[in-house]
Amino acid sequence: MNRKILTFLLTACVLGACAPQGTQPLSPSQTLPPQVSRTADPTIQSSAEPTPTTPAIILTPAPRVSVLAEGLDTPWEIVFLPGGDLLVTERFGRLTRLAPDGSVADVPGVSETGEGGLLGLALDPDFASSGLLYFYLTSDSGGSWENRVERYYYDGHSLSERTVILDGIRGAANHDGGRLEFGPDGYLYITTGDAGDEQSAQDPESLNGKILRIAADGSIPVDNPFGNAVWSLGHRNPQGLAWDDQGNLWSTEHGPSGLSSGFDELNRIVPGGNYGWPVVYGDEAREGMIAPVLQSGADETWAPGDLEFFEGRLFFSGLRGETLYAVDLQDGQVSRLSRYFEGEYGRLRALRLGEDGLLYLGTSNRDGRGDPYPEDDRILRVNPDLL
Ligand SMILES: [Ca+2]
Ligand SMILES: [Ca+2]
Repeated sequence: MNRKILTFLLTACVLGACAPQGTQPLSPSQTLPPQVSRTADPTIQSSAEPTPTTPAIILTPAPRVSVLAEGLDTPWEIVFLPGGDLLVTERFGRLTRLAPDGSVADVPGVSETGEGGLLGLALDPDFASSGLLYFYLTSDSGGSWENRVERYYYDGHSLSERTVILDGIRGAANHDGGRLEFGPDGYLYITTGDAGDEQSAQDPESLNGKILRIAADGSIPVDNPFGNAVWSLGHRNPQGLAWDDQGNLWSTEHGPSGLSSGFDELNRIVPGGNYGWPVVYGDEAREGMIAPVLQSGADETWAPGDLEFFEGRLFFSGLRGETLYAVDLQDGQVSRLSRYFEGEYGRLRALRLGEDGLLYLGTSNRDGRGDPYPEDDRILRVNPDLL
């Protein structure tokens, strides 16, 4: 039990998540607000001896998997608020706070269509003082689909002060990208899909089929490789972003769905890099194009959702793969691919590493392609030390 887990559990108890013990009936209906499960760990027991000034606390290690919340509808991203509550985007257009007194806020202008809707979420690096957060969302823009990055002020319950940070990303029923992450350099990184126009991925003037990098106010960093928001190109539908402990940026990407399956990619992203789509995919090589560090081959489909780095491993969720994958990194190279929970929880998408060292993993069985359990969608807590 490390100090971070101790801190988190104490915080959770202050918020009431530890008590009472026992089972609380949880609604199977997705129309009701999601429930924070009280059947999950954390267990904190006070000493039998009354010690008014220094109570003894006994902590049990987090189990391999526990359910934190259920009754959600297609959670797309998870972030932690200062203090430990979780914010979740649900794709149909709702921002949900997972806390004992959980509140929800509708995000205006969202059109859920196919893979589009309310997707990525990132807190401003100065969120604790600014209260600003960023969404990536799909909207009906006069009869055609558009993806945008929008910023809001969030007071802990409701949203205000809407500001468009970046627009003009073409949307479609499929291939909308949608991940937002602030990098260690303080800039906002954005994954976009080709929206069905494959050639756009090779056009450095198009915002589609790219990984983008902008400042928090939407301005273009002076060291961007093409003088616009484009950071890397030749992507089909990337949806995972994470940095390793060496500062390398990694991204997961969906391979060609026109084939029976396969050719999903894990890429190490360099500025200005061309990752090949639609000219090459899989291990095909072409001068000036960068092959993936790892790809699933023709016979396996990951359909990777989200990506996180933790203690030398890149974890990513699988939608069609219905698996949590882990890639061991050594000197920037892949040494092993491991698979966990194959088929056990259905489609897996949102993934976030908590400060407690646990992985928070969202199912995506209500996204129109799954076979939902009554409790879906759920947020699972996974202890990576027990994988
Ligand atoms: Ca590629
Ligand atoms: Ca994430």
